[in-house]
Amino acid sequence: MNTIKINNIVVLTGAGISAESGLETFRKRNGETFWPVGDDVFPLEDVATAEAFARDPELVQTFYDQRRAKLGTVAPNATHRALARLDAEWPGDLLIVTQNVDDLHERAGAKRLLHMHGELKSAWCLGCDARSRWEGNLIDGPACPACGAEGQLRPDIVWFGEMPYEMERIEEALRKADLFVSIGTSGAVYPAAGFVQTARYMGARTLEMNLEPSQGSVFFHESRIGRAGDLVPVWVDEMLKP
Ligand code: BV8
Repeated sequence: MNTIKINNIVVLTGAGISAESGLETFRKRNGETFWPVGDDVFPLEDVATAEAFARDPELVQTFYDQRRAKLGTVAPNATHRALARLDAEWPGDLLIVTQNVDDLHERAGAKRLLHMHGELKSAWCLGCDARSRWEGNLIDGPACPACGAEGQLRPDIVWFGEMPYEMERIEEALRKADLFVSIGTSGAVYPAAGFVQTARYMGARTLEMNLEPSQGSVFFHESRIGRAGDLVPVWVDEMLKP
């Protein structure tokens, strides 16, 4: 990294950092997107939109129930642990903005974290709008812990066409950032894919670490290509060395 004084850091993470824990990513090298439900795969329009949920709630609930259940079989990896160490030891501002809906950052100990696309372990009641921590399945239409209504709980996931969470907090952090780091994301989904441009426009240094150049690679001052599990612990050591 160059010699500017770095106080405020924003880190954006994507599915690539959970791949080494055994969770599927969404886009393969050829750009093909697939969203697995059981032995089938579906286009994202069939499982990750409000229209899909209205059209086939069982398919969509099954898609998320299966992913929620899988969380109990996977563990945080070296990238999650390195980012949690940075979170614990970085003296300046730090915000980890994850596009991921898994709970691996938290389980590694990250605190200064937000899930802009929601979380598998949260349920949203369409009756009372309450969000409740959720572990099990939603397919059977369980009662809302807040209002008791049955069959009203949807996954608390931001679907395509829905507004991501905490955009004001994210934009404030990007404005203040001295360094923006993007890890394990294809740069295919907005508004997350545009954060690098905002940060750079506001004067931040920008670094991407990814298995392959992301779609927004041209906007990064520096790209480190490889496995996050190899690159991120090295980068955190660089940042924390006295
Ligand atoms: C919104 C929840 C407006 C679901 C997700 C045309 C042009 C531009 C934009 C649009 C457009 N048409 C529509 C839009 C907007 C749309 C969008 O961007 N569409 C794309 C497809 C073009 N965006 C939206 O709809 C967003 N909302 O715009 O709202 C609005 C305004 C006002 C009021 C109301 C609404 C909402 C987007 C959120 C959608 N939900 N997730 C779920 O998870 O089930 S997004 C989905 O893609 C995933 O959550 C994931 O987080 C996200 C991005 O994917 P990545 O994380 O990057 O994963 P991917 O597989 O793509 O890439 C992994 C990368 O890791 C790869 O590069 C790979 O090489 C790398 N990798 C793999 N292994 C490793 C690795 N790297 C390092 N180490 C490894 N080991």
